[in-house]
Amino acid sequence: MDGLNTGYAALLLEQYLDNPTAVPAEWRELFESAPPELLSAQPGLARLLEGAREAGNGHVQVASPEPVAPVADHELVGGVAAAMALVKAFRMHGHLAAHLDPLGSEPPGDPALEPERLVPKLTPELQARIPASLLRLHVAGETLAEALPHLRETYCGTMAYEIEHISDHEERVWLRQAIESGRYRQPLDAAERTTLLARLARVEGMEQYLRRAFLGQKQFSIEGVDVMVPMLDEAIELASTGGAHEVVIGMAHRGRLNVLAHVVGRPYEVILREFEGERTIEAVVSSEEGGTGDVKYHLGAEGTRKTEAGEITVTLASNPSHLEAVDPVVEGRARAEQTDRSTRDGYHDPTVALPILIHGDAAFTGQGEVAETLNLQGLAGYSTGGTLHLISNNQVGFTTDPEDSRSTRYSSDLAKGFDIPIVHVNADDPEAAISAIRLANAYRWRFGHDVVVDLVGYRRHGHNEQDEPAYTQPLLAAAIAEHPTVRELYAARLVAEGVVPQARADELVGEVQAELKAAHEELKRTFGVEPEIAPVEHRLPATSGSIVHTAVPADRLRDLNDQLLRVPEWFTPHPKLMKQLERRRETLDQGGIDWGQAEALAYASLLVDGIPVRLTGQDTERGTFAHRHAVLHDVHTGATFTPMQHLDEAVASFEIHNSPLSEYACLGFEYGYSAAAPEALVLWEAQFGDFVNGAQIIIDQFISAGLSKWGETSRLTLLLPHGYEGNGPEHSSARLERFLQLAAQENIRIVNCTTSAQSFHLLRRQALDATARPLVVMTPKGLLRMKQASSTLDDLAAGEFRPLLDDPTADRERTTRLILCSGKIYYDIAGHERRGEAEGVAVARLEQLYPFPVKQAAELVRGYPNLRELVWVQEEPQNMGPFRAIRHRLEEAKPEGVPLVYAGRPWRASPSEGYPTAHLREQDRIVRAALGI
Ligand SMILES: Cc1ncc(C[n+]2csc(CCOP(=O)(O)OP(=O)(O)O)c2C)c(N)n1
Repeated sequence: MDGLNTGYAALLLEQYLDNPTAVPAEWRELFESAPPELLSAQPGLARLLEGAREAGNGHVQVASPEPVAPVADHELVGGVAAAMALVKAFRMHGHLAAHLDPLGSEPPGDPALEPERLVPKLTPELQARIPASLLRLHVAGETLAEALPHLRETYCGTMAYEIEHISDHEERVWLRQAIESGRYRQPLDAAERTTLLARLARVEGMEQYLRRAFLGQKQFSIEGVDVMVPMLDEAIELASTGGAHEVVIGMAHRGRLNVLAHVVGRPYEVILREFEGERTIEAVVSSEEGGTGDVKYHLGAEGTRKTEAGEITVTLASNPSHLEAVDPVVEGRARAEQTDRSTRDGYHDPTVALPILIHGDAAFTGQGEVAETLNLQGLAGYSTGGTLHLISNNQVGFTTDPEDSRSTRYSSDLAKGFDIPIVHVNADDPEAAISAIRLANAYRWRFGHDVVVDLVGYRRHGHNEQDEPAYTQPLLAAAIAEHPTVRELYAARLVAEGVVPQARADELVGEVQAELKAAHEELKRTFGVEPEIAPVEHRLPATSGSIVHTAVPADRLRDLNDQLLRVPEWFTPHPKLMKQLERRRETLDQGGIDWGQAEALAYASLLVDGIPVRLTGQDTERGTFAHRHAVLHDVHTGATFTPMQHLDEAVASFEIHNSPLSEYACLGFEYGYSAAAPEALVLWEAQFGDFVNGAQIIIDQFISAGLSKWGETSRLTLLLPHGYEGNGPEHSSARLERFLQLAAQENIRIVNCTTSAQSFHLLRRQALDATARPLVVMTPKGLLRMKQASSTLDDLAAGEFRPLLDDPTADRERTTRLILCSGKIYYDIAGHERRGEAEGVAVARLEQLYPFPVKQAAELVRGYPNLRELVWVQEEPQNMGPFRAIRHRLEEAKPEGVPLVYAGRPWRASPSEGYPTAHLREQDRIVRAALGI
């Protein structure tokens, strides 16, 4: 056992734990055979070697691989182990000693980073004897002594890294190599540096001009993280080089005007006009549509930029004040851009578009939406090939200090839980900031995962331009007031290094100011004249009310039905399930087409017409109520087969994905997707409609108000299981009343169908109607398979969606009481055991709740000449459900003198009973009250 010692073995063990294949096979065998506790500590390792020696285990006596520390030198061997620990400490904890704060606060440091504190002490002499090659370093230097300054500079300078939490070994090794080799930190050349300075001058100049010209107006100045703009420039340039056609950016208020002007290319003139109080989005939201418009720092924009590799589209998504709400929307947009939906198979190519999300430091940690969005990155149905996250970290949230804002050290810590590498960079080192983007970009292209750049800066002014920061952060405000701007610092550096003459540096500032001043003066001269804004490409339809053919010839439906029941020879579906599905053949002749079948035929018929379909939601592949089974599973192999993706004549893609357990991010994603894919039918299904309020911000801020604020709409379709079936307060109501409250100016459609044919025509109409609008469907549960709610082939092969269904059995002359209801309660009424006792009662169904079918309702009522009462019946409490929103419509529709009667649950704080028997009693009471029995 000559030559064997624990120091050397420890070194090999370290390498083995890092990468088992990196050590000689005999050592690997030894480590693999050892009980884990022996591998966890130095004494254990000694015992392991002792054991091997006693067993005469010759195979560990291999000659130590090159290069080997002189083993006789006990101190040196110990030193190597300590050096390994030191290297590891720099990689893991170097960020604690990094100089990330432009305001110069001292980093906390960490004892593990101090060579003198290790055992044995890594004295300069010892350091000089430890070969760097043993330490697997990528920084320059032959020995630890030579390498150490580089290590410190790399990990503890104005950049810092957190990568060691990443579970993928290849990624860790790649990142270490990329970071330590400095591959992405090559010095900028003189031209690049001059451009960077000019860019910073432009960023600063614009903010200064606006502040002076529009005293006290909110601009949410970027100053303190100015370098964000050149960082975005760089990211766009690199994306273009990598083949992207589009960069989709999501960001909040901070620095947005600057990004709009300098990154997206919105003309100064337009921004100045907005500061003068003018509306500049007339092209998108016309006054006839009653658009409210939005404040200037929420508006989205699209621009085309020239890059070395050609032109690229830069899109800044419109977003609400609600911080981080736009995150999943941007992801959905990017995914839509990346997807070719024009073939049956569909094709997702993440290189086509780069999503960039810019976060505030307080919002990144505080808003749960961020976690939900990060969780989408690796999912097949949601991935965008990696998002570049930029935390615009100004070390304060409004007036709240980080200590009160988060329990973690860094704003970015959340990202660690998602295996995301984090690069921190000091915002006063613009060149480092650029290299952070280069590294992030390289990582994304290499691994297709998200990456976070935490840009640590400060906020030169208050939260907005009306705030006095010294009231709440007096010391910080004082320090910032003394601190030169990043442009000043960088100019001084370039002047000192002889890159730019002082005069030129000064000129740069003047140029921007002059440009803005000229634009402003020109604007004032032409004030009142409509601006020449290139019409924004928007998705408002040119026509509305056009006829939509939703019926599909019976032969085609038969053919599609057959194809949907086809599985390949190699595939064995569950026999019981297949038997169930096989019944879908008989229904074509015998009737009984249920919801699942009608839905499948609707999608299939759209696919052959070239309309792509994307359907996602929790457990959507099977369907919460097991009515869909769009994805089949082989009982022997577990392989899946989706018949809808194998239709012979399909000329569009069908995407279906079980979603993660999120409502907020998932609905936001589909909103973004649908807005960017106006030709597609994009549907999101809730597990139960009750859970949709987890996504309330997306509904309030985007789906219902987007058209009015930003001229943004889509065909997004929400399938929300709704109906009172005795399953308690959280499995009954999709909060229909909320959607009705949000409905105005025909911004959305709200429907509750009672037959599968109605659902079929509705889905097709939603996809084919020239007018795109979001659709909210209260979908059924019990009705999914209910015989009475099923339809015939003729029902699908003819007709259309009808917003109102009259009572086909009513005796019009003798009817004195007209019941109007919506949804499942219709069957409770029509099928009530005592229905026969209620004479002179007709029951009609309101299928479309919004837009309310005013004309049809009036006609329907007129069809009953001897009416004495109009009864509105609903399952929901009186303060919920449709009643309060449609009451005035019912009042308008009924003849004068005929009272409007309400039958339903009384005012309630909770939507439904928790006890099945109480539920049954209440349903029965409502139906009897409606029928008057
Ligand atoms: C969901 C939500 N809650 C509260 C606010 C109000 N608000 C606007 S900005 C802000 C502070 C944001 O701080 P940070 O994320 O650090 O961004 P900064 O303004 O510092 O760039 C708050 C609380 C909001 N816009 N959205």
